[in-house]
Amino acid sequence: MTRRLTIAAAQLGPIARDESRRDVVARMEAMMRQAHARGAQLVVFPELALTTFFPRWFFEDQADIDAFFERDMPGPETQPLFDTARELGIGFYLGYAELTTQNGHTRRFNTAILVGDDGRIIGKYRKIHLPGHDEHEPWRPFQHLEKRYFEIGDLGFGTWNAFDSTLGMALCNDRRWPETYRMLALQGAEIMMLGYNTPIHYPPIPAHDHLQGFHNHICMQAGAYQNGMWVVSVAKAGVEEGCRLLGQSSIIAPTGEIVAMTTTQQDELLIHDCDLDQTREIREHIFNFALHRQPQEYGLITASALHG
Ligand code: CDT
Repeated sequence: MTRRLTIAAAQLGPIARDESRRDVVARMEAMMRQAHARGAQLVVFPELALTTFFPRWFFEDQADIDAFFERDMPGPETQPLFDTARELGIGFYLGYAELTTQNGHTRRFNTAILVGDDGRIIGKYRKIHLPGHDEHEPWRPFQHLEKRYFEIGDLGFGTWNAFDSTLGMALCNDRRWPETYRMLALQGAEIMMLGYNTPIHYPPIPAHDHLQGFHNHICMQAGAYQNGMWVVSVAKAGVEEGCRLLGQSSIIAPTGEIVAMTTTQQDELLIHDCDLDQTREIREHIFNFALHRQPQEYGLITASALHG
């Protein structure tokens, strides 16, 4: 008998700056209920899913930035998601801005958690590839200040055994880097869950704007195939505070084929019954790591100095 997991990609439409977490959580909760009614066991939400994508603005006052962060997870406003998960017996992945204090230091991360069907947090990932810039660049029509507002994640690329599978998490820009998929696949991940906020307009190279959809899928389809894993990628989509965000959330099979893709820029669910053993068609053959990988030849990939 094959192992299967029914997964939902819960794309969110735009979130306005003044939209309350309570309202956003209500939208997400409704999607969890629909996903459950359609047989899903695990729901994947976007990156920074609880608020508008705030790195598009330069804020001078730290309090204005911190207003977008969660100090507790679950906190009073997010608790309903955990309660609904437990009530329905459904898991979820959630991206959010995390503010934490470690040894007296305040730290801020772009974070994703995996919550089990009992409503408990199973795993946490802190985004490693932070895109954008760290200083205000007024020439841009909007900012991308992830490098200013977040630290590089300090938890590495983890995997978790849950839902009768091995699951890995990543966030947005991580999907453009082949190392992300390989780090997860080397630890046996059968599914990579990833939320994203991708502006269509790329101010440094606007000539690439029309390629956003292509670049989104080319890297994930390649990552899925070259590592024999399912990829569930979930957008915050649509025109948010004047900035158009890419939709095209998708579920991608280990063959690299897109098996489901959203067609709107709104809250939209994709559901797919994933055959977890399909990963073996790739991993035991064309990309059998034990047989065919030659890591002794790949040293430059992990050397920090650039050559050439
Ligand atoms: N959120 C995120 O990582 N967005 C980036 C935008 C790249 S341009 C600064 C992405 O890779 O989609």
